[in-house]
Amino acid sequence: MIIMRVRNLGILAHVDAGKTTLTERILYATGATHKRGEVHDGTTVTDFDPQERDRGITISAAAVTFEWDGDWINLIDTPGHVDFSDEVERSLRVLDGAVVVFDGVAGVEPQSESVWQAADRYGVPRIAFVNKLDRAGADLDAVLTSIRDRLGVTPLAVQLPIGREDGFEGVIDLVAMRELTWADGVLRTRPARSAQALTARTALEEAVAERHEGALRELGNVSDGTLRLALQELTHSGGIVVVLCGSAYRNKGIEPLLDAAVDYLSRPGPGGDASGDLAALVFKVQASRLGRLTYVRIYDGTVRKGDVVWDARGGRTERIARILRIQADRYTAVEQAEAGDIVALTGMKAATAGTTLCTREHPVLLEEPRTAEPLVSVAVEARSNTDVQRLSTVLAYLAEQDPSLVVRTDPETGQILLSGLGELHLEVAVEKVRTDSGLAVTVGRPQVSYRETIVRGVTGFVHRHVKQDGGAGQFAHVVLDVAPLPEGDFEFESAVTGGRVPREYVRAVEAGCREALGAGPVGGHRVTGLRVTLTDGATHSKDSSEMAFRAAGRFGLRAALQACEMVVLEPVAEVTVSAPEDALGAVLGDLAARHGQIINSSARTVTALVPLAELFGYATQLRSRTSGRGTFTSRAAGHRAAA
Ligand SMILES: Nc1nc2c(ncn2[C@@H]2O[C@H](COP(=O)(O)OP(=O)(O)OP(=O)(O)O)[C@@H](O)[C@H]2O)c(=O)[nH]1
Ligand SMILES: [Mg+2]
Repeated sequence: MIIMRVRNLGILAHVDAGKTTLTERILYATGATHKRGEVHDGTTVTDFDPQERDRGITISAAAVTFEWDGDWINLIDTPGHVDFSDEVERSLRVLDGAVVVFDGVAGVEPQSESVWQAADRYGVPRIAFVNKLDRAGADLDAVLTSIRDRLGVTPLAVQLPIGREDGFEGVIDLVAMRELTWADGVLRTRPARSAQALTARTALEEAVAERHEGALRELGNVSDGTLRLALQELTHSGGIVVVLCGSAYRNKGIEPLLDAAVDYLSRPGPGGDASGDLAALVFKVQASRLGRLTYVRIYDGTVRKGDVVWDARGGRTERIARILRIQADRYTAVEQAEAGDIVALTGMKAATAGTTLCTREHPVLLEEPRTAEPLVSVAVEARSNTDVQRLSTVLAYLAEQDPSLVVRTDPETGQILLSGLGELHLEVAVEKVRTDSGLAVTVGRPQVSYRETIVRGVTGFVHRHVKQDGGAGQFAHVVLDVAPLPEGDFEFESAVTGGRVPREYVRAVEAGCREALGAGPVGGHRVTGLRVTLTDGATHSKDSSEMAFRAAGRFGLRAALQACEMVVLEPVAEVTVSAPEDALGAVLGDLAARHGQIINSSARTVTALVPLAELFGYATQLRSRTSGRGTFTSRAAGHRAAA
């Protein structure tokens, strides 16, 4: 059996769980850095952006490289705030494995649940690290329970903590059966012989044997090697997650976590079937002092400095000026990079996230990461008229770096509208425009992005697009059925028989229908959740064309939507508020006033579905309502009919 070593590792979690601190400690433990930076001092390697340093949160995913146990590993520290989840999504697309970090006090939080589901979608194997065991109230067992309950996966703890809270000293490694303690950053180990350790080892062996035949055969006396192999295989087959613990801040538990990442996230299996022809996926574009950097993960073949490569999606060539190994905001030039690696390229002109780079002789298209739909918009205006063009250019470059930002001009007011995933997302983007370009801009009030959908459709809707008054004519008849598609976005199918509408015209009708989705009949919002079926049509021997059928699709669907029963949808968020017991009544009342629908509440926390439009400024208002003692987190929870 060949073991494919993990090369590209990600760190995922809810905001503030300690991802950046953990990354910092990993760099220190592996000798990649010689000082330990802190998030609160603005001195970490991966939070290098000025706004990250000021705000104390990660905004964009940063890559670093280090060596551990003879392997070179690329590690991506991702942001936890929901507004930057597109960065996580694109990182997940290129990872071989991930460490999901949980706060030892808070357990599974909303955004950890979201990234867990996203990792499932991309099939990224993961292990868990329960962090902050030094904090008052930290409780590994409670976190294990919340992993089981909220993530629907069986946690297999391979460590037990030694000491609690402020007295947390280290861990018992239940695989190697050793006690590991850290004092003043120095690791000491000795055999683990306590009754508690032996009992926990037996329980671990039994839990593994229940799911793994090799371990079952040795039950009663499972060797360390068998246990390790079984845990590795189970990590990839799913249903369980290996759990480790520690305190990143206090530098405890880092080395065993790295060992576990290499042991369990490496993939057992047959050798690859690489052809040697280049296949690399662009997952990030970033402005830097070296110009435009294009981050790629190479899946097959080699990239060499000076190569001319083929962008299969765009149907164009790109030239690789330089290849850079990435250490957050520092770069080392290399001559070439091989399959399996993540590097940054300079010289690319138009490749954006989702572009596949390959050779013209062997074109391939790798699966693109998905992009989240923007939920919130603001109008952005240049203070001076002479800056209008420059503002557009700066915003367009920003949107290229962050596909979850969308820039468009309101056709009615001529204003530039910037849309993104939330208030903070837009605030950070505007701040970046100000600092990077020095432009003076004013920003309007945030607005949520509404959508329209179908409640009741129409069948047999006839639309004739005919212009035959001299010159080249246009002739296209279409008959459309429009039906609701509650869980989907848009589907189109043709049920036309007997070749009454040729295939290329059917495609043109579909393209026209897609154009009609841009503005719905109720309020001009984007239309989603519908299936359109072309049931019949007619052509004219001379005057029919793709253009005519495209127009028939566009204007036909627009008219059909007017005949449908429609409803406006608004984005909602799942909000979890924590506050002292005496303040919770006020919090509940306030959520109700914001049209929140309570889904869960306990003595100190409440979870509710709240329209996103009601959440603007909520952070400040919650603080004043609870005298600064309340905190909240939120995650996107889809759309529902607007009140
Ligand atoms: N007590 C304690 N605090 C920790 C630990 N790890 C991190 N912290 C603190 O928790 C806060 C958040 O840490 P970060 O490393 O920025 O968390 P993050 O997950 O990167 O946060 P985002 O990138 O914004 O999602 C900082 O104040 C850290 O010092 C830990 O093990 N123990
Ligand atoms: Mg961070």
